[in-house]
Amino acid sequence: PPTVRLEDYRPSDHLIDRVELDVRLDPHDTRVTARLAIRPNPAGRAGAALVLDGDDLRLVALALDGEPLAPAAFRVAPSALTLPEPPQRPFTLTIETRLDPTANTKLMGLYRSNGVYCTQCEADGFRRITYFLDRPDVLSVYTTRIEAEAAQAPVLLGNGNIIESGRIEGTDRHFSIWHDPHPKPAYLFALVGGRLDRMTAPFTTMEGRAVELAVYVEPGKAERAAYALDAVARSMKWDEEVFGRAYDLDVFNVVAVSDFNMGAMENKGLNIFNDKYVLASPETATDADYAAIEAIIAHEYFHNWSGNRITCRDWFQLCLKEGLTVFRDQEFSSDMRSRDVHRIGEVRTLRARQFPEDAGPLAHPVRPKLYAEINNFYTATVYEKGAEIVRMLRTLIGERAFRAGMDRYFSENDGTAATVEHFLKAFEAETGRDLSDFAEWYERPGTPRVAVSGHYDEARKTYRLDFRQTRPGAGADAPPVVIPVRLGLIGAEGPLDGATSPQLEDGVFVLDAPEASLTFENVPAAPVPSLFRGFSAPVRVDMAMDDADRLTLLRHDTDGFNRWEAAQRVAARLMTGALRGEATEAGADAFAAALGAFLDDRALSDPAFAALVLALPSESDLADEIGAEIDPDAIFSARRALRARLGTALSARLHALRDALAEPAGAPFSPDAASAGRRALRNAALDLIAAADPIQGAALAGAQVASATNMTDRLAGLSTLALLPGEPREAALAAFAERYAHEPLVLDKWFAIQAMIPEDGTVERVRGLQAHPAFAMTNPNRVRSLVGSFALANPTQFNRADGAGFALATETVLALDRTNPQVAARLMTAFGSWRRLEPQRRAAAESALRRILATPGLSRDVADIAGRSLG
Ligand code: HT7
Ligand code: ZN
Repeated sequence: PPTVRLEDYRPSDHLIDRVELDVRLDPHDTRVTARLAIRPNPAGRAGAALVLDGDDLRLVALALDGEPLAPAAFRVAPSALTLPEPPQRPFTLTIETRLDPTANTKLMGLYRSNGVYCTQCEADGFRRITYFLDRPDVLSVYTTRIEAEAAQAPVLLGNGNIIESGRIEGTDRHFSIWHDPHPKPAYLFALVGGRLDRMTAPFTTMEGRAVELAVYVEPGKAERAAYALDAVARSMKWDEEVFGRAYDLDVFNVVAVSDFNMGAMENKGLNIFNDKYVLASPETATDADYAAIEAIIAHEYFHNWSGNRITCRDWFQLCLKEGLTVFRDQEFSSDMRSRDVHRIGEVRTLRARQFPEDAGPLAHPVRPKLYAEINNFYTATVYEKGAEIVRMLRTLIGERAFRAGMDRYFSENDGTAATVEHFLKAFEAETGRDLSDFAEWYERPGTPRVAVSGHYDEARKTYRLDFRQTRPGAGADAPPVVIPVRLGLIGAEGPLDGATSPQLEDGVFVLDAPEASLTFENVPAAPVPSLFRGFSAPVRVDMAMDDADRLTLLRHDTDGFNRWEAAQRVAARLMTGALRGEATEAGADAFAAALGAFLDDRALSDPAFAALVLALPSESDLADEIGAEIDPDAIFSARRALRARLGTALSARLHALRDALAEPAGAPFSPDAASAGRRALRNAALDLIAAADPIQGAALAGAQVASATNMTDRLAGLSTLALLPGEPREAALAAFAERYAHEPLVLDKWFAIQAMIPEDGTVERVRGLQAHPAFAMTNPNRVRSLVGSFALANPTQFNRADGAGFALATETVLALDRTNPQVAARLMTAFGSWRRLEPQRRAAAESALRRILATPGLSRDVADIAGRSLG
């Protein structure tokens, strides 16, 4: 496929100032008339042809300044409309196209989801609606008239504010007209038409604007929109208070649809969501679902400034809106919940998704330099590592300068399509610092490694830390990156507050050379360093430290992230040690004792944090740490053995905690962070109890599934039971399916739990479930919950040595590619770490990838991932 390169960027030869769209909705014959006010771009090439993008379009009529265009004056294909010699002055082009939204299974452009008309235009879906300059640096003011049969689509929504609506005399149709005064790129265009219920709330901005907030959902489910609606209001308020950003239209609409390629979309004034991230009730949603809804509602709302008011010049700058907006939603969630707990969650996600991506064949810079298919670059690297870069910037310059720089960025670039350079320039102007070295974080792939060694000088009472950074995967000529190391020293009895170093500013040491040292004075005894507090940089740290020192950190560190990290490191060392055949029993018992003391101390005062400490590093964390010749079965066994040993050693405490944290009978459900934390710890305790004693675990889990009053506890019980083969598990699964037969989002959980069972029969079980009446290849949530969970969250079965897991994923990818290439390509990322497997599995994965790549008629999306995975 043709490759697009950042270095080839040039401004568009034409601009489109105004777009008037008339969309007459029909299930199979929708007509779109676009009146485009076009002019030559003074920054483009004079006299250039006008080439409008299209994708699978059928042209019905074409006129220039109101006159039909002679056939010789244009060329048309489904993928482009060309005027070789357009007027060298402003002109109006009127284009009529004809679409079949019902046949649109790619879910890009205009499509129908459960009968609801909706659109998805990022990154390049608008060209499936009309011919256009479908690039993010062409900004236009849109007026949209939407027309439909009134009974079929009583609700009609567009971007901006509604200016007119009414019936069409003598017909069964009606219309509404929407005007969005804010110039925007085509990828932010949206419309919705359908039968929907809504929940609304008023909001007054800090500028005094009265805004109506509304969340639209499937009929009969309006009360399940309450949490999302409240999250919208909290997001608006937070962005005013923390970033000084106010909303800028009279309405803010959120629409939930059930067929959606990703999580949600930030269309101007009309966010469209996967209903999984809107609908919530205690009976159907877990605490994790509530937290995800809050975060994604916030994320899409925050795009109104970081993405919409200031958009991206080109798709290479995607991190400019996505990394920044992830950072903003992370900060919001941290303020709404526990900051330490949230930070640990962010880092777990980064390590689970971004670190392996950065170490594998799909690695790319946060700002990629080239792409064949942009939809494959909505990655953990662009989003999560992109957010870490913004976070490091704040750590380096301090909170006040960061806020001032953000204000400057927003005000200097408002209404434009910007680049990463514009972003950094705002902070350079504010601080007087040169950030060109820092900008290196955007340029090359790979997770930096920092090796650290500590040296205590008893006579001088000094402690020196030597740092050495390397950049695996970044290329031999890669310069060092600027790494903020937030750190402190801990003694046997607690923090060594008297120890100081002139090289530290606000507790941060800046490592900006390949090697550097930092010396503390006034250190009374050999300390334990607490490094990279709060995970101050997205790096891997190599420091030889014995378990006893790490357990000192678990006990005494003032940094919550590093207390958790200490326990994770000890657990990881015990498991990797066992994999190497080392005797780890004594170490495991010492670890259990330290965990016991920790639980006695803190479990009841901070149960959410305690639940995270009890959750051992995942199988994929361990695989990532081991890095080569991976045997997922061996990892699974080592992890299960440590869970069982800890469960046995802590048994009495775990039972006591479950009792102490039990909800009083009849207590109303609340999704708040404190209540969720109590449920998390009870369920973490259940997991360890069951690992140690499967019979008792099955009894407890079965009882919990039967008696739970909310989905968090019911699902946690079922997940524990799912690990314990036998009749009780199958009976509980059957009862669950029956109870939730009419709740698609809950059935997704049922599919996922079964797909993640780490047993030999799972491949056959998943194949059977693909034939279940509730499963549909046309629904991305169903595919992700069944096959996605299998491929991405069941390491032993996906990576089966006989290749049966790869075969299942391959067949699904190939079948799905015919209807929805974007989702098929995402599923393929499960193969991202294939080169790190042991030889037999590696060979099986490679032949699956080759089979995919050799399939005729492959989409660009899947061919790109398969090609790069093998490349
Ligand atoms: N900006 C959006 C990313 C996106 C997307 C969403 C739904 C379907 C297809 C999509 N392609 C790209 C979502 C976000 O990051 O906020
Ligand atoms: Zn986003």
